[in-house]
Amino acid sequence: MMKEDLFENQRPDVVLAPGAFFFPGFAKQKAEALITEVNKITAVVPFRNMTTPGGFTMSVGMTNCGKYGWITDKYGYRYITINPANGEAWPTIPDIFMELAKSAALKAGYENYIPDACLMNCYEQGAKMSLHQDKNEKDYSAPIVSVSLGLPATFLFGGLEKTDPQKRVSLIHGDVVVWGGESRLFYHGILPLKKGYHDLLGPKRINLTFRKVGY
Ligand code: MD3
Ligand code: FE
Repeated sequence: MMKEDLFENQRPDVVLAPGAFFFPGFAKQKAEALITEVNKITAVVPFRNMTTPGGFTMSVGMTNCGKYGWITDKYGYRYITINPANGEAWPTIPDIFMELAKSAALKAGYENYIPDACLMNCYEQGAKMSLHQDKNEKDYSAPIVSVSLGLPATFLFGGLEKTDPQKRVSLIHGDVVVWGGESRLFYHGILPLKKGYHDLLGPKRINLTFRKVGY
């Protein structure tokens, strides 16, 4: 075991920003079961590198489960109920995903959290996500719950303005963050993934984000 791994279990829950609750390792015991479900879903709806309206191919592979799925193409960013890759509805959010998202939201003070979308992001070495806001959902009063699996990543977040000063947080396997309140619309991103190998996921990081898109 590497020395930094000894500190993994000693990270306290912390409020990162107004409304942003960091629960280190909250999903760790369920991680293998979560990965099993990710593998079942991605056998049907594989991760794909979508195109931005500006014509760039994203370095992050994406897919979805839930009533709504987030997509981007040359026409823009949006949620849709039919997967354009196969013409079918997205797979249902597995029970174990829902239980995890609900329990994390509850721990952050959200009593009736029922997400209707789960965006799944797959990062390989060098993949990154530029600074952005998540604004395609109707209801910003519901939080976004994020779950990190596999390789570690450096998460960047600023404020409501793109130019606001940024903070960095390391997100590792099993970490959960609930982004509600003011932080719901904060700019955020992921630095390029460093090369590595994770026992359960190999050379990858997978991030699940639970969202409430419709009413
Ligand atoms: C803060 N995903 O899918 S998760 C995204 O690790 C996204 O794949 C990153 O940003 C990832 O949109 C970051 C953490 C996260 C997700 C949504 C947020 C942080 C957020 C929404 C508002 C504020
Ligand atoms: Fe985001």
